[in-house]
Amino acid sequence: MQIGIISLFPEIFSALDYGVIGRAIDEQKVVLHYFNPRDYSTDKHQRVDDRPYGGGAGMVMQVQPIQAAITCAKACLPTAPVIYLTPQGRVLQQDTVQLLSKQPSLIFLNGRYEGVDERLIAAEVDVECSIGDYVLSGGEFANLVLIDAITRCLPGVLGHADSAVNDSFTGDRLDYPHYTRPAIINGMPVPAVLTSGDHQAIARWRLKQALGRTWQRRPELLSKQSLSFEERLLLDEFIDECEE
Ligand code: 4H7
Repeated sequence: MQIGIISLFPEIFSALDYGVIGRAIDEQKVVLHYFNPRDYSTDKHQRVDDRPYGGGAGMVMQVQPIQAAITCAKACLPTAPVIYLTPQGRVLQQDTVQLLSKQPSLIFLNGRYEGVDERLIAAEVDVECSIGDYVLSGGEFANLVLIDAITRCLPGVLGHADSAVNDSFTGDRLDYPHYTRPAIINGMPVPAVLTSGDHQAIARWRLKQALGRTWQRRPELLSKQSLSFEERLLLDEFIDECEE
């Protein structure tokens, strides 16, 4: 996948150079192209912001440098949709992340100051996305989150061990609890089933924990109709054990 990044602070994206995402970049499964609006400013001091019409605190990103940067990004990635990270955007869920990961190319616009001039959004932006209902100082950290989530979905990025299929949180269910050695920590033993060697019992226990924890912590994720007969049975067992 080819990703164009329009940002005043491209250095922030070096945070992607680690772990599984870092390897995907090394192997060119994802290729990042940077376009810094400051490099495109025709202002003699390379300014990229200006005072808001109507007054008030804060500055607004100017259209000219961003539009020039987007034009360059589009010349490099002609079919890529332009995505603007903003608290006003549609809140991202895993299904949208999966859809985005199927695109051959994407262009991300990262806002600073109070954001970009609304007319630039009208002219150049295809989708406005938010990563959740909280406020950040710039779009870059939201963009990092989104690039990480998208890259994990690309074929060959995750090994068998933590394959995306195996990923416990696919958007509709929480993960089961994990344990490693030693067998006893602070007087707390590992659940006996996990050391039993009975792989079927372990799979059932994990499914039951995943369903039970989702029921306890995120009940809105559980639509009981879509549970299989076995899943329904395991969740009922979990609920019964809670009430004891
Ligand atoms: C565009 C417009 C995304 C981008 C305004 C970006 C949260 C998210 C930003 C702003 C973001 C998200 C400018 C609004 C600074 C807040 C203090 C960058 N915040 N900002 N203001 N939830 N901030 O995805």
